[in-house]
Amino acid sequence: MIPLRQEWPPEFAARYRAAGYWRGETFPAFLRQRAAERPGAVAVVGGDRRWTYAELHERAERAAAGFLALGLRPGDRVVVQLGNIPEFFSAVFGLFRAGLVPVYALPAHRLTEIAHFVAKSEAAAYLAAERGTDGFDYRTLARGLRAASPGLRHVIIVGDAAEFTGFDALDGCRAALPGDPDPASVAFLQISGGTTGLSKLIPRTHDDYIYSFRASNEICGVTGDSVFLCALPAAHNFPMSSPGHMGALYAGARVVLSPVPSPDAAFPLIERERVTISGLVPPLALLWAQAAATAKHDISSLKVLLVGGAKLTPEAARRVVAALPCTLQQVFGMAEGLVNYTRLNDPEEVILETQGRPISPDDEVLIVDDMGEPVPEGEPGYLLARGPYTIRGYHNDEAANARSFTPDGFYRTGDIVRRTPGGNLVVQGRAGDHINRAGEKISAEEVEDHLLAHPNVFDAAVVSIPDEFLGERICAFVIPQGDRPRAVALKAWMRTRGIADFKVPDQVVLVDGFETTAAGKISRKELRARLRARLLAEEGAG
Ligand code: AMP
Ligand code: DBH
Repeated sequence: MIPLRQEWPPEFAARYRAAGYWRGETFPAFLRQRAAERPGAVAVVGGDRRWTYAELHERAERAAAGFLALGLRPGDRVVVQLGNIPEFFSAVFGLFRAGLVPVYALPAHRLTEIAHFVAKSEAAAYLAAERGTDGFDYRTLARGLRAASPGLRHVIIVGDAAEFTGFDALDGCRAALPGDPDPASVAFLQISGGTTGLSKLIPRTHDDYIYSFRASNEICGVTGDSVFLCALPAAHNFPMSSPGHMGALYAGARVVLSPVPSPDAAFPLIERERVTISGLVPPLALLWAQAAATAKHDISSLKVLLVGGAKLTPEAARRVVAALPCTLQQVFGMAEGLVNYTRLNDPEEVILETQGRPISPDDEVLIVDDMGEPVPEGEPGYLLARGPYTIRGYHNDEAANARSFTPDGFYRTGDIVRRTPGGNLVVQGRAGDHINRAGEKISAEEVEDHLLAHPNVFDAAVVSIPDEFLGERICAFVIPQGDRPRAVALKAWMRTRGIADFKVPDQVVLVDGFETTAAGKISRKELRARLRARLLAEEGAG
C-alpha cells in the first residue's frame, strides 16, 4: 500500500505550530471533548432524527469497533459515498476513531468514478447508503465495483444491505480501539474536481484541516449557538469546512441536514430549526433569492449566507443581498487548501464585487505571469498558494504533482485573479480547460475520453460555454464517423457510462472537422479556445 503523506518542510511545520495554527488536535479528540462538555446539546438533525453530542460520540465509538471487528485495519482507506443523512457523521467519525481513512465521494458519482477512487486510494472498503434521494440504488453500483475492484474487501451499506454488510449490523461488535491518531497524519482524502483528466486525491491532516475550519468559524461568526444548514452534499469540501458542518461540530453547534438544496426542502428546515448560517453555490443562491419573495416560511433566523464554488457576479450578488434577510459572505476556496472570505463587516462593495481574502496571515499568495514572475500589483495573473492548510502534493500522482506545484511548494490553483488595493481577490478566469458547472468542476479531457469510446465518434473537443443559470455549461464538439450519431443519442449513451450526471454534455454539436493550421495540428487548448469562440460568435449572431 502506498503510504499516505502530507508533509510540510520542517521549518514551515515549526512555524505553523509556533503560531498556534496547528494545535495537535484530532477529529476523534475534538468530538470526545464536545460530547463531554455538552452531552445533551443537539449535534445533528436529519429527517426526524436528532442526535445529541453524547449520542453521536457513542455511535461513532460503536461504528469504530464494528469496522475493526469486520477486519479493517488502522490505515485502511474506505471510500464513503453518503448523502446528507446522520449516518454520514457516525460513519466518518467512526472511521476517524478506528484510525481508518475516509475517501470522500459525492452522491452523484457512479461506478467509473468510484472504481477510480478505490483503485487510486487502494481502498479496502466501500461504504454507501442503500438509495440516494434520486432513488439511485448504490447496491447496484457496489456489485459492479466488486467486479471492477479486486482489492476491495468489504462493502458496507446503510439501510437494506442485501448481500452486503449492514452498517447497523456493525453496531454491537466489539474490538479494542486504538489511541488517538498523530495530529500530523493524514485524516482523510478529499477529491479534486479534476481539472485535467481524472479526479486527484487530496490528503488532509488533522492539524491542517482543523485549523482551516476553526479559523473559518472565527471569520464566519460560528459559535456554540449557531445552527448550520448543510444543503450542499456533505462530502464536498465547501459545506464540510468553510466553515461547514465540521466547523459547526467543532464549535459545539447544531448541524441540520437538508436532503436536497432546493428552497422547498431548505426553507421549512430554516424555520423549524432557526438556522443561522448556510452555504450555497451561486445558482442555488439565486434560486433561494427568487423563492424568498413568495416564501411561506419564516427564514429571518438566517444571519449569514456563504456563496462560493463558482464566481458570483456582482449583479447576482446584488440580487442575493436584496432578496435575503442576511449577510452575504463570498467564499473562494479549494479542496487543496486556500480559502478566501469576504468579512462580515466589509463594506458593501467588497462583499458584492470581490471573492475576499485568505483565512490566515501565513497564507502566501502569489499572482504571477506565464514565466512565474509576479505581475504588477492589481494586474491579473495566475494564483499560486502556499500555507498552513494548503497541501504540498496529491496522493499517488507524481505527474500531477510535477504540474500542479512549483519547486518551492506553491500550489498552482489554475485560477486567474487580480488583487484589489484593499487586498481582496477577484476571480477573473482560469488557466485550465475545465468547466465549472454550478460549482462542479469537470475536466474537458475526461469527457472527451468518454466520447472517444463511442464507435461513431472520430474526435471530440469539450469546452465550457457561459450559462445564465449554471454559470457555465458543457458543450461537446464531435466529429462523427460511420453512422452519424444524433446528439440526443450521444448524451443518452454518455449516461450509460457509469459517470456522474453532471459530466454529461449539456450540448453536443456535430462538426465535419476541426481546424488545423498551415503547420498542421493545433494544440487541444488552442482548439478548444477556437471552438468556443466560434460557438459564442454564432450564438451572438443568432
Ligand atoms: P477544487 O480544487 O475541485 O476544490 O475546486 C476549487 C476551484 O473552484 C477553485 O480553484 C476555483 O476555480 C473554483 N472556485 C471556488 N470558489 C470560487 C468562487 N467563489 N469564485 C470563483 N471560482 C471559485
Ligand atoms: O469549490 C470549492 O472547492 C470550494 C469553494 C468554497 C471549497 O473547497 C471551499 C470553499 O472550501
